[in-house]
Amino acid sequence: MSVQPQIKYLSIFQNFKCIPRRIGIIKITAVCAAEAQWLSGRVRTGKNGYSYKVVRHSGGYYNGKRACAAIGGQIAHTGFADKSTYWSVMTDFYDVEVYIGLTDLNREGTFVWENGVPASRGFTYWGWYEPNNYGGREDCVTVWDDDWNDVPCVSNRYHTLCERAPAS
Ligand code: MFU
Ligand code: CA
Repeated sequence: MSVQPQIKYLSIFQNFKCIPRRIGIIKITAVCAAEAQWLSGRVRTGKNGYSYKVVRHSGGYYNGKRACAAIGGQIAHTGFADKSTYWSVMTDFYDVEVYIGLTDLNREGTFVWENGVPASRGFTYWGWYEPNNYGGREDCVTVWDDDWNDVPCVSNRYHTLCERAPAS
């Protein structure tokens, strides 16, 4: 199957808030289930139309990315380029420390967003003395309250903030 029809169905489901119905293609059911999961629970939409949701999981950053994909999103990054979206969204997730899609896994000390854009090119909100690569093993980033901190990528302490682009 080509990619195009799936994108079309996805936007249909977004428009109809994914009213479950049989179309006869298994993929469609999966998209519908992901849509329902995204909409359930606490979702916050920023001024730029990107929406945000926390997934709770163990095992660190890579599990977080998988958990975001499983509910039809991706780890938070693109929408955070917009400072006002960042502030409006994060105030609603103050109770949990979450990974975001920012790492220096490729080159120590150079933090790059999931989409390849270096953090130094835009809005950042590092905590006091962060990033510090504490213990020489902190290549991922979490947000708690609103400060950014580099932390280990493998840890059971943190959950993940997922993001979804505006429905087109
Ligand atoms: C700070 C943070 C580290 C870690 C440590 C316990 O370093 O930068 O990421 O959380 O505290 C002193
Ligand atoms: Ca740190």
